[in-house]
Amino acid sequence: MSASTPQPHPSNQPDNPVELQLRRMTRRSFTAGAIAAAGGLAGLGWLKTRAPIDGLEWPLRRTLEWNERLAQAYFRSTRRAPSFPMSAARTPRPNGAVGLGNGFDPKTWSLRVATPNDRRLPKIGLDAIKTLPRVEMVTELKCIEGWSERVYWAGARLADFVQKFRLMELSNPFKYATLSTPDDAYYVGLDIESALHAQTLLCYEMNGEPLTSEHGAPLRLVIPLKYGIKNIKRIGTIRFTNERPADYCAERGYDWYAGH
Ligand SMILES: Nc1nc2c(c(=O)[nH]1)N[C@H]1C(S)=C(S)[C@@H](COP(=O)(O)O)O[C@H]1N2
Ligand SMILES: [Mo]
Repeated sequence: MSASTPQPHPSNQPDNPVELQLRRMTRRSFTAGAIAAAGGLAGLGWLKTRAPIDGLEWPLRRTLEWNERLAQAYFRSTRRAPSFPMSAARTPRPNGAVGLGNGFDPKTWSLRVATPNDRRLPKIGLDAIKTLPRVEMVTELKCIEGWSERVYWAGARLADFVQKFRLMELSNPFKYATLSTPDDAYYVGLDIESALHAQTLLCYEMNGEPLTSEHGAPLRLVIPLKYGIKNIKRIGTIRFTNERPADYCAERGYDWYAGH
């Protein structure tokens, strides 16, 4: 895994609308983080709302606060994968279909979320995910087999998802996230810093269109700091855990972190 900063790219200039948008959002997030840190989060309205998600009450949480370590990972993680102008976006070849078998109905799909303490798995529909701030970016999908493609993605930050549905506790943050296909055939493990990185998206659109099945409809992960193998298609379940999770490709000899 390389810790070097990505080379500056011409597209990272302020005239690139996607980059500008990303910067605006990052600035807003930072401001929210600074306010939260100063006010101990007490005044933030979203902490008080506890709307049922798709008819299910969210399980009670002991602590509702966004913790310091997570805030640090989320707000101060400055390393960014390069982004590119819209004109660079192409459709990548569909690659890897583990966990994308038949007998899957996107209409009845919902995302299941679990933490080690949960007695049940709440289900979250695509509509709820689309209410989170929409993030668009053109980043490179880099396959370990040696090809790469620049793709225009749209989705919600996994960090915003975690924050909105209060999946972490102040006193006891999780160290890892693990995502798997509905049939559990493909699964990826992520360190929590990478999972909460500002460019890590729960993605529902590719190049301006809803995801196709072969690219992971209805929801896939896009994590441009990692190789393609971590960009799991057709997410069924997200779990948060303190044990380093199993990873389909790591079990087949690839680096567990798979950063580049
Ligand atoms: N469910 C699932 N997700 C997956 C894979 C897979 O086999 N199954 N392959 C991965 C690999 S190796 C790559 S390079 C990317 C390719 O994404 P694409 O098919 O949208 O181009 O998906 C990743 N996500
Ligand atoms: Mo890949």
